Amino acid sequence: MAVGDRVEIEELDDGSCRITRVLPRERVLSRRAMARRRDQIMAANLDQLAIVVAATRPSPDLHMLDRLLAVAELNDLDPFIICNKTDLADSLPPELDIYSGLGYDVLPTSIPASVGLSALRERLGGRTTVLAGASGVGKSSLLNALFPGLDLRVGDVGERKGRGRHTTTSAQLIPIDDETFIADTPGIQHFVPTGVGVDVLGGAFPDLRPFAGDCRFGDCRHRAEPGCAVLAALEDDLVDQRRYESYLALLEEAEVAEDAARTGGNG
Ligand SMILES: Nc1nc2c(ncn2[C@@H]2O[C@H](COP(=O)(O)OP(=O)(O)O)[C@@H](O)[C@H]2O)c(=O)[nH]1
Ligand SMILES: [Mg+2]
Ligand SMILES: [Zn+2]
Repeated sequence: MAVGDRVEIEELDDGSCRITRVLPRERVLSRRAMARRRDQIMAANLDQLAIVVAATRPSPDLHMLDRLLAVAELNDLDPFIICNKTDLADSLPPELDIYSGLGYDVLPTSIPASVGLSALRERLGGRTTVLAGASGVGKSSLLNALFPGLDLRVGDVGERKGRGRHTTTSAQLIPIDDETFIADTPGIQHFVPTGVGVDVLGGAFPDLRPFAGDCRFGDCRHRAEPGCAVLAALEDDLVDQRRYESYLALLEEAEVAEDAARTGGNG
């Protein structure tokens, strides 16, 4: 079973309950567990991925953002970006412009200035949302501000890990109301996008996708292949170099994971 699974239960004579059936999963978040050489389902029946960055302190980790967006695309989760701590900056970081241009919603928030909080509450209502982002961007603070009573532990930026700090290691579902859940899946920012052949990783990047269809080879990985339309677009500045580098980094990780899965037979 995975966090978020829907089940049928049967009440027993002593008043306790027994799970009789796990209902089919709709959208799952899986990661490749290399040691076990198979995908591990982290959470099921998810709707959307909310990726939190801070306007500053810390400045946005764009590679992490690209990875999380790709994970969302491949797992069929609707992603959007929350830019928190807008009270600490004069404007949204310009490097986020490319994401709004790609069609991803960027929602500015600030807890002390009370910006965007009701819009965010509305966006989360009635859905199961995976909340992801670097440490210190304000994920716990946002949930506490939106849903008083949750009382999640808030840490200071730069606080050392593992010194009596609450560190969750397995996925959990935080119930907000009967229809609203927040899935906490630690480590999601390190997920290697899997569950598909690595040659479709380009499809998880909406800026590469329009060109990928024109490559000479159907299984082009857009690295050095002859007739690669993505490389041609890069040459013509039609694709952002940094986004392409994020793609390449993920491609390499996915290839390593795939090789490990293929060569390991006794795990
Ligand atoms: N100025 C400012 N600080 C914030 C905001 N949101 C969170 N913080 C601070 O950022 C730090 C990290 O917050 P936390 O919720 O623990 O981040 P998490 O690691 O993503 O859960 C704490 O010191 C918060 O008080 C905000 O909107 N503005
Ligand atoms: Mg936290
Ligand atoms: Zn190509």
